[in-house]
Amino acid sequence: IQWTLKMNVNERFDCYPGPNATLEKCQQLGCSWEESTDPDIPSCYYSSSNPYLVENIDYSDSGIVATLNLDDSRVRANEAYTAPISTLRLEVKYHLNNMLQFKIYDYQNSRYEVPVPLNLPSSPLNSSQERLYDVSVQIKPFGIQVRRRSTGTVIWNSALPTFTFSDMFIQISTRLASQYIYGFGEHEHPNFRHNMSWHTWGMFTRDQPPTYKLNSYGFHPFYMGLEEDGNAHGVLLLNSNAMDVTFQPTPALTYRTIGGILDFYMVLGPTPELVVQEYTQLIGRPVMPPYWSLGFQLCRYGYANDSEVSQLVEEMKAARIPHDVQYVDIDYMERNLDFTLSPRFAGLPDLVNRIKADGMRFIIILDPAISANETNYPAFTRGVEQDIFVQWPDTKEILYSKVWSFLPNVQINESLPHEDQVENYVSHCAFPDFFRNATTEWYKKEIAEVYNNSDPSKSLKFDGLWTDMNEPAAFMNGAMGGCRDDLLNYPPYMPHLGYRDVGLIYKTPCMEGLHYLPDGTPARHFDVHSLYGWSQARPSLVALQAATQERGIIISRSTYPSSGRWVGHWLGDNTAAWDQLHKSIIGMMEFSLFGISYTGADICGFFKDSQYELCVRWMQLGAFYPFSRNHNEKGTRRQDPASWDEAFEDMSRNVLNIRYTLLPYLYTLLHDAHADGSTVVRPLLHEFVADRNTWDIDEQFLWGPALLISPVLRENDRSVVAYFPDARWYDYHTVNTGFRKQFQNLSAPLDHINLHIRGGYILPWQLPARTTAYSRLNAMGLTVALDDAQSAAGHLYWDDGVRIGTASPSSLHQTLLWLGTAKGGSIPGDTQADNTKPKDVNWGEREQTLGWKGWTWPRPFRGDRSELTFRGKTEVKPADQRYRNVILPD
Ligand code: MIG
Repeated sequence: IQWTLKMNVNERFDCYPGPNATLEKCQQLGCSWEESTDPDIPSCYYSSSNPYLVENIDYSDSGIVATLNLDDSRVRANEAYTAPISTLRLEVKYHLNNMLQFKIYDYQNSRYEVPVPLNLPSSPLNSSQERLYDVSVQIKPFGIQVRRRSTGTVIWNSALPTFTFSDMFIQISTRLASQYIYGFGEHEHPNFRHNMSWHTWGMFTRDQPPTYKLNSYGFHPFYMGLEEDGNAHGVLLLNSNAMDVTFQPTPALTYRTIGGILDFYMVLGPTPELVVQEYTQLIGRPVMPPYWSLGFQLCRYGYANDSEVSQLVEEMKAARIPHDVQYVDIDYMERNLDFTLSPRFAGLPDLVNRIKADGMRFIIILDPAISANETNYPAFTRGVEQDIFVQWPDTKEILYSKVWSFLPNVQINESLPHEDQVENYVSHCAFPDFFRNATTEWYKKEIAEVYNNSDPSKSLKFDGLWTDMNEPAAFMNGAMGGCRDDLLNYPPYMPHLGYRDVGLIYKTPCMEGLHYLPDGTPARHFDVHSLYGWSQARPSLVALQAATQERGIIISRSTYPSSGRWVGHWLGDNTAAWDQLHKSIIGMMEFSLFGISYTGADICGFFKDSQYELCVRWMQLGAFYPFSRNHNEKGTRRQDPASWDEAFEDMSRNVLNIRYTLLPYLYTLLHDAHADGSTVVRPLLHEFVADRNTWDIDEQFLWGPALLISPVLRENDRSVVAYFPDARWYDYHTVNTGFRKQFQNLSAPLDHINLHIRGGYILPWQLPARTTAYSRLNAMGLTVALDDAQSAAGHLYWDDGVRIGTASPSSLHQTLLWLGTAKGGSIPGDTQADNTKPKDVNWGEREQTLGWKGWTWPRPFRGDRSELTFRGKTEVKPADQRYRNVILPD
């Protein structure tokens, strides 16, 4: 009977993932064809099981080892794309009770493996008592199943027809535990939760402004899945080759990568927060940013000269708007050459010194590519001497492309088409190969010379570096003289990356470009392309810290798993458009999953002229980005907060004052992320996973566990619909409480952002000032928000904000502070003095603010921990005016 033969379309796995499938092409692949009306549903699908069989399987307490053999008689055309690998090894390792690895590779001929170090225990588990998972292998056809022990839920099941392992086409699918999947990047996703209805997302780093379905700057093959009961797990595919992933409503997921091996790591949570903590334990915890980098920042592309920057700083100061960090974009360089200073910015070193003396900080941009067309350009000549540039594989000559730096002595006619400008004005440039140790040394020296120029009037005392264009980006496709290896540049399977006719070299150098890994192993750009920004991350931080002797901050455009150890990330070239506010929240939530906590988008939009109301709402939202910077494109109108009108200034100042008031809380969250891997920008589902309403919420977010931010995201809206999970919520502005477990329509006049504090938490605060250098001298206090049981808890991390390494709990030797219970607990005592004995804390002005006297350290403090936690009931009296902002039980 006909209908029993018909396969549910959701069970179809695409056998022809390229464009323009036809019946004929499908039949050549040995697959089934049934024209589907919906173009997203594959018409050509696998109708036979995968051709790999398992042999020699060995189960032990610490994992599984097996051999996979390809049944040659069953090789399908997809395997035949490029050399099928007929014998593979499967290794499953139970590394931790909450983390396992499964790896499928060619053990006879070694293939490229991702050189990103992971934090793996030296030996896997050998007792299975506490393991959160069980793994089984299906023999024929091959498949792996991972089951959560406590519930029996299958969270991975790859016994599916797609499995394929050829030289340049590796494919594996899994059934998923639910329709609730988050992550993968970097893309502009319309929602935090993935749409499972047949969507494919490509990954390959590219200078691609956020655009639906196109792969942008970073590469994050990581997702978090929620199971139907709210348990959560995370999966990393440690592979860096160009790939795509397809979701289908089965629910299932298919990975297709064109190189490397399959090396999966799975963490079992079981909560979403634990997933991130376990994932960042594996890939490394986020970097600890300096305190000042939590201040408000201003930048734009197209400052004409240093006086324009100086005037902007003065205007911000006159408007009394917090402004901690000022930037310069590539304009400051001579013809966009790294490590040089344009004559138009001759006054910049002095300006930087002046604003720093006034408590501000300064960040400069650097692009990776180095011009090769100069007569006297030490950065290039020393780079050549030290052999640091990406090469051609055969001749070992430097591979040149073009990006940004202009030739000497050319008259630039900006009205020429872009291609002609590139042709006529742009220099050849070389790409530093940041994998090599020599390159780090070179970078340190070049950066140090900018900081300490032999001519002091040229020393630029920057505090942070903004590393752009490190996908790496080029202004042409491939290299000067053209690329030579068609197989690599136009691979047989081209993942869904857009610009497929151009191949992989769209706006980037040739794939045959040669790198050397730190151990000397050669690596093709084809394999390590998406690691370029990652490889630059550590050298950049090392060079910055060596020059400045301070912690500093790196903001990088391109990232890969574990980049967060060294850098923060801005979401790239967005647009001054309303949808971008929502997209920025989704982007930050995703980077929270990726272990990069210092994130934000260009406030008020990069491309296009911003508009008044849009920019107001964006300043309000952006005041709650961990990385809070207003930045825009050359040629667009001014959009800094001092550029509109007095009302705009008032609104900006007010919301930034709230940010600055809460910086001790934000700083503590960033420290928690650094120390424990918790999230800073936290999706509601991370705190309230038992409440399924939260699983789809991405227009609101939390700072840590306790501050709920419900911004207006639409033009003309004067109210916002916000969801309140089951907790006591206090309006930050009025202290009113009441909303609970409901969607609520909140009033949101133009000068207002809705913020709510969650009962049960204590938020440390400090009176705001124009910069953090001044706010850090102000009175501090606590906002105590009681829960239903009349209790609250919190903690504070505090240090000098700039010292290198302070944030590592084991090397703690500086100022420290604490929080106490309201009942016989402790009180903040920040001191460099002897912390080894219990003592009374002289809290000075702060004591007055708090009105809490006579508290002592709760126990001898040995100085080996950076923070103390407090828990207990408060005895705050309702009418006591000495408590600013202390929130009381109703
Ligand atoms: O080709 O440095 O994303 O923030 O202003 C564009 C100029 C280069 C891209 C960055 C943007 C920056 C711009 N850069």
